[in-house]
Amino acid sequence: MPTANQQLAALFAQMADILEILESDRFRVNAFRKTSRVLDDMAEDVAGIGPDISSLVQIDGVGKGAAQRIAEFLETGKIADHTQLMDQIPDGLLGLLNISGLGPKTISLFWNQAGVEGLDDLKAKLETGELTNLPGLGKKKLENIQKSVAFAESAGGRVRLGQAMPMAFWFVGQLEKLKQVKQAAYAGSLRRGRETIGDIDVIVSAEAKGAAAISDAFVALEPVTDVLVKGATKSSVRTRGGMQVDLRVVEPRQYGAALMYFTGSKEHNIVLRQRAIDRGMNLNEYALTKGNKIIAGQTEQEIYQVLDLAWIPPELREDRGEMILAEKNELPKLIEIGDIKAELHAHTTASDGHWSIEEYAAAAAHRGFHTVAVTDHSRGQGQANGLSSQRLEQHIKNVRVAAAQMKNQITILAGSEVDILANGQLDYPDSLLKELDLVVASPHAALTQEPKKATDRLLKAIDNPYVTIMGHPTGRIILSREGLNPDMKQLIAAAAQRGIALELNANTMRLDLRDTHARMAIEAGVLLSINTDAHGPDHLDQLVYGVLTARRAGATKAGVINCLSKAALAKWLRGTRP
Ligand code: DGT
Ligand code: CA
Ligand code: CA
Ligand code: ZN
Repeated sequence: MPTANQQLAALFAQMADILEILESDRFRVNAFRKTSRVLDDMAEDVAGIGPDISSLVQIDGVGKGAAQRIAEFLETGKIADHTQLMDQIPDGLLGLLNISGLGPKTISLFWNQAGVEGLDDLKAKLETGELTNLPGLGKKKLENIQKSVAFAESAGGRVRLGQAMPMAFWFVGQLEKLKQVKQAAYAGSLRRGRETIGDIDVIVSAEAKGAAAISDAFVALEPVTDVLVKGATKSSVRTRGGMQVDLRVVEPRQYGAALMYFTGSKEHNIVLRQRAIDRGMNLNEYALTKGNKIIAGQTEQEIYQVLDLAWIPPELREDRGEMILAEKNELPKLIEIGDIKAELHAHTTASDGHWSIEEYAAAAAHRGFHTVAVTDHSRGQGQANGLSSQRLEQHIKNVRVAAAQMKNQITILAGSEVDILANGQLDYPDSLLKELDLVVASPHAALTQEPKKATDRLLKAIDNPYVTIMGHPTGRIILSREGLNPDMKQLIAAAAQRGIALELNANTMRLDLRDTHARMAIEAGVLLSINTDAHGPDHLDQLVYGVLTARRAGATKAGVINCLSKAALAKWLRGTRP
């Protein structure tokens, strides 16, 4: 279950969206958005503060009205204003907000002027051309919306890794508390770290006589709204957020076999099963057997061992060559989250971040990082308060001052996330880029460009001598925006030749490079840079998704610049520049 802060942040953001769809005044909308952001960024748990208005108004950025609503939520689990706002718009409208290119203003227009009440209406009216004459909506924009709708539809009920993970942790934590439960873990695509998750699979071990009590407790957990299946060993529920959670209860001696089977992937399982058959054995979700005899089943390790394989990390279980490596005991030692010692892409209040240079640096130092780079947006990113050349000059000075003050805690580098314009030019002149310690060059606009143009655009950016990292190369948003489709082989070859790193943006919305592209980069000897693109304190936690994705690509510590020592990183950065 998300924390109270997260739940409240979501409620306030949703109230802001609804108010905007209802064309309420801008100040009100902004006030709700601000409260949402404050809650999202807050390190302290509001539930710990409790429903006391006088304490809640002490929180920086929380006014009396917000404090009352927060208190109401902490007491009742609901906000009456929220319910009342929800009643004022058709149910289907909010779902449209997930579609790339559709904001509250456009949705309001569709609803008020064309009677669109949800996805089906929108699709139908896009087909018939009924939306073409609405004010402020060009043909191109409508075409893009149509593409985004098709893309969102193809996702088919999946959620992002970062949405499923906190929920899965919560369920596992609750099950572990039951006295009958001996072991509990999540399996499935989540354990393999896939970027999207269809459903959450949880495996617990218990003596057979305890199984019924476990499924009783499971289906009664607070977020469960529908029980799809309920049996002693196999149950399935749907949560309030619409996610499906499958539970398997097995005996301790079967736990490894069950965990292995339900971790998958299906393709990996099929190869394993064949391997067992080749050895005159049988492998299923309960055990590895020979005739009537159980050979292994309690742990994954022993099953792999009997099959003459090293234990394979779940992220590699996709039948992408892992079996051969495990057979030769040549699996890579995959990167771990603790190996990351630097954050090289983050935003501060100078552009669209919610923290100062010092707050960012202190949070990173607290995590044990030795280096951070401040990389605010460049001038073309007007909506993100991008820095003009002049403002960047001043910002560099501010970074130098903070760096001097904090030099005993952490190294602070002056950088920029420079926009790669549609034609491949960078958003600042070289004379200014030269003053920076590092340049993350990323595409932000014109993300529907055709592949050939996108390739040329990104290749041109790689050619710039001051670029150190190419940031989120495709600009995709998972389940929402397809982004660019450049020729990755060419990009990777160019990055290898120039000696720059390609980013694996860790944000669960992006994961860009994706796993397969990161794997291609590693195979070509290109270094990765795993960054959270943090805009505030919470965002550093996204690192786990980037690391999981890197592990799926087979990344080791040696292949990721964020794992270099302080001196080695500084040297590497200097080496990329003229
Ligand atoms: P998802 O939920 O769509 O993100 O993907 P998974 O991989 O979590 O798939 P799910 O939940 O349908 O099943 C969990 C695991 O159970 C899957 O990774 C492998 C195993 N499994 C499911 N069905 C089969 C099957 O028909 N054959 C084999 N060998 N394994 C299966
Ligand atoms: Ca699953
Ligand atoms: Ca499942
Ligand atoms: Zn950024």
